[in-house]
Amino acid sequence: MNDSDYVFKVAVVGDGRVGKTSLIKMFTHSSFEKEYIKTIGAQLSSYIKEIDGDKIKLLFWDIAGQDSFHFLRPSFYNNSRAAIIVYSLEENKLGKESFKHIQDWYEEITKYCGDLPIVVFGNKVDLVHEKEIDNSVLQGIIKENNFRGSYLTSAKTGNGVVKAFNAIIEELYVKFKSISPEL
Ligand code: G3D
Ligand code: MG
Repeated sequence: MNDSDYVFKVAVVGDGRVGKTSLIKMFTHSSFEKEYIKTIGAQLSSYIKEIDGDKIKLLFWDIAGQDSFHFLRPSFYNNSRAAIIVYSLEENKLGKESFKHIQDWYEEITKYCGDLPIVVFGNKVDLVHEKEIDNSVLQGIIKENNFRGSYLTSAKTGNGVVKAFNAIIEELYVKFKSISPEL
């Protein structure tokens, strides 16, 4: 029997080393209930949150990112209700490449999942001066792809992490509560 009123699977994607695993760890505070699913190349972390007396279980699927796992991506994405694309704000190759690849991740998500809410996390904000971030290109991508929003996060300091995750959880809760209010 399911002990939660809602269960939402959230796919967390983005290039390797942008901080996906660190972000999930920071938000869920947990090392327990975590499972590495070797065949798919994904790590699964669960988190329970209560909103208005409803118990919501989040299942964060954290992609390992290796190309060799590409053929198993359908299993990774299957039944996702939302997706988070993470890139790094670092001013180096990883920062530039991971930003450029937002579009590729977006295309992969829509290929396997169709239309679902997607948000973008610009991580490692602790490594840059927030005021110097040029948001214009990102805003263009957000508009073009109909992303639900973008957030600046740091899995190191915790800055912005709770706010960013909660935004997507609340969106899912409102969406599914309106579909099945009797739950
Ligand atoms: P991934 O799961 O996307 O591959 P990880 O990324 O969570 O494994 O993080 C990759 C590296 O970046 C790790 O470094 C981690 O500590 C660091 N990192 C993650 N998030 C942040 C952040 O917000 N700020 C800073 N400064 N570093 C971050 P190590 O050296 O520990 O492997
Ligand atoms: Mg990882």
